[in-house]
Amino acid sequence: MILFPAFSHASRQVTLAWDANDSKPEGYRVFSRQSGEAYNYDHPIWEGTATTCTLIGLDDFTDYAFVVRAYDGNLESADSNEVRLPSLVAEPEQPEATSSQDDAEDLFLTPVLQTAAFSSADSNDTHLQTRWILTRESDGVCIMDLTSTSDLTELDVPVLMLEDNTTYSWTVRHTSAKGSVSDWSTPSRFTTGTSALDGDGNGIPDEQEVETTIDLDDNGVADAEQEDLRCVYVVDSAGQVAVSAPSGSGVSRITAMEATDLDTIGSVDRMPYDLPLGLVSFRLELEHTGGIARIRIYFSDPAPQSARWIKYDTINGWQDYSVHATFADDGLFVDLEIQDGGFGDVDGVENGIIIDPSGYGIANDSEACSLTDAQSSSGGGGGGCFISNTLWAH
Ligand SMILES: [Ca+2]
Ligand SMILES: [Ca+2]
Ligand SMILES: [Ca+2]
Repeated sequence: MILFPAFSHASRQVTLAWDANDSKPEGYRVFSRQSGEAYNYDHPIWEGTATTCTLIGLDDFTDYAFVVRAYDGNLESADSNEVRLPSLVAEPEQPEATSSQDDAEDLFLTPVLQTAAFSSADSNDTHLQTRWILTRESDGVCIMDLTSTSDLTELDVPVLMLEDNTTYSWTVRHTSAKGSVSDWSTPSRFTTGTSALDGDGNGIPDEQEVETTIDLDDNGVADAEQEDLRCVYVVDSAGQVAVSAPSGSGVSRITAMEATDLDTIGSVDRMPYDLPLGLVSFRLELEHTGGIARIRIYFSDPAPQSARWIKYDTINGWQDYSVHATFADDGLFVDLEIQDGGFGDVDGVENGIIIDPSGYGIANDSEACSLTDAQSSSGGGGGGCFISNTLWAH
């Protein structure tokens, strides 16, 4: 017996048809199951003498399968071939930006972007991930393109992603666990203000700038006066860290650098590493979009043998980046490779800009793994034990 999937989808009903048995039986029975379940042969969903039936009232978002059997008295045939009626796919509702700073002026440089909760006509579907895109309005350059499975309705824009006095627009879309994708939200926009921390506008917070006596790269030129190097005092320490991007590094300009105040990191008390010189963030403009920056970071205090190169940002949390880092034997510098839109670049997009927050860290022997359960308190922060880049893809 051959069962034909003569589906008609109007208001989720299905018409099945099958060829008649050679010797006319007493009748036919149709059985259904949902995906993952077995047939219950005690309960046909249809029984009759016709060789076609129409089943109504089926759920839009359930997978069904059907077989038919002929019967005569107590005798019942084997199953026909099975035909399937796949679930309809519900597109999640278009997300809506709900950030309080929508259309704001003079905005802080690390705003929090927020959207309404995931919503779908399919009540069995759930929110898998959100893609966040932020664009500089003056030239349409995409500044950030992140897809996150943890920052679903709220995203802390990482430090140094945004510049002073610049208008940005941003949009999001939701992807469901069943793989359907919403429309993009209506773009929302805001304008950043002037940073009070960098009065002279050289890209370094004024209180972190170093005197002309500092020469971490030992080239006889004051670091504060070098074009291809930026140097800062780290917060709460007499130490300094410098980023060097000489010609041949793939970098055309270091546009900003700042040391992070570790107290501003929500999960700081559960940091898996000691960070003797804290974390520094920098923004590089590259010679080629999508290129690799080969830079050197100098330290006033040498990194010990056991040091790892550690990154932290609000999207990915703590990451060990040592695979792209080579420490000097004396521990006074580390060579790093970072790819625009690839490894090590927080903005997630090939746009000629690299944003990197990192520092050397020494594992504190305990608790590296106790963070996972508590990290969510940091408001959209990543955190957890060394989540790698697999948390988000782009
Ligand atoms: Ca400054
Ligand atoms: Ca120097
Ligand atoms: Ca980039």
